[in-house]
Amino acid sequence: MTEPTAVLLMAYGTPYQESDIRGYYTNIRHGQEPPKPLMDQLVGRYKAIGLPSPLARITTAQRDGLQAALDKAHPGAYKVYEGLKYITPFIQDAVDQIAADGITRVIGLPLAPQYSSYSSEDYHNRARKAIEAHPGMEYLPVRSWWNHQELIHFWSDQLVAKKDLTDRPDTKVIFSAHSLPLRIIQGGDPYKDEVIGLSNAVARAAGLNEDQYILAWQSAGRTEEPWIGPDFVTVAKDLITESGMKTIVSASIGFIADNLEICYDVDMELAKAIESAGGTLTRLNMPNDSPALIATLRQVVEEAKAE
Ligand code: FEC
Repeated sequence: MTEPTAVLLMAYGTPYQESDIRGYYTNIRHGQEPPKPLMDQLVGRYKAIGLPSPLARITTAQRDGLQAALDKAHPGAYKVYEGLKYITPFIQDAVDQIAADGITRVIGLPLAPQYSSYSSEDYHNRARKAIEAHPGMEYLPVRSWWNHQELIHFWSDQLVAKKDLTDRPDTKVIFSAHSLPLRIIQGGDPYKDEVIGLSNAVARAAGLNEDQYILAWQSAGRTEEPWIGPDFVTVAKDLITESGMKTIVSASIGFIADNLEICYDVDMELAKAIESAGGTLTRLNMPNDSPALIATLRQVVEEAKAE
């Protein structure tokens, strides 16, 4: 039997319990312990959504769903591993396990649809560094996969189902993605263009015209430097108080799972801001481990293997 190919599914990771938060946050801050006010804020956000964030369960369900889909299409050809950036099982742990299983060909697949040096490339760099300890391993990095039809239709199908609402003149769809420090985009990173590409593709597939939707940015980090804007909370409030909108339909297309940035930043922070401005929020479901997301990931793996 030929050797299977490893699929290294890489995700952000989330603290499993309150005592994990400090180490997790320190890892995100490149080894710098968070000051108390930032730490307290983050603990408060996790407590508000309830620990653990659904991300832990969903990442594992995505791994299992992808394994099942690959087993069905190509029995015995792939073994899927989960490797996280900021908490166990770390990317390095997964690479060591792949080596222990005697597999030498690894497809690196970040669970972030748009490419950016801050997210996707960082996942790949961590994987490449771990692989250095295992001479003879071949690494096939997946760059980005936002333009897969199944993913685009996952979002547009929900908008089509809400056509009665989105066609009303007092409804606006806000597409959003994680903000990043502006300097990265000014340095030529394609992240913003890929997010614009996805929002336009979803809007086209849903039959929305340009007046019916807007792209904004969410969840900017707590750092001094400027991040990509406008922020979706400001945009939503202005749409209600200045442009006469009553309903905001939120589609966080830059993410693929329910996580802190969805359960807190959208479901609590954005919802509260919209409500205080006198409007209502409708949020689209996230792909999570839906058949559409699993089919997308399966295609991405098949394409990476064929290259
Ligand atoms: O559900 C969960 O517990 C995990 C939620 C989570 C996801 C996520 C995704 C992305 N982030 C990206 C960029 C940055 C940059 C900084 C940053 C900081 C944080 C902090 C937490 C956090 N992120 Fe995150 N991110 C998640 C959670 N993120 C917690 C620290 C507190 C805060 O600032 O809010 C700033 C780091 C720095 O200071 O250098 C930059 C990007 C993504 C989407 C791609 C991906 O998933 O990899 C980009 C989910």
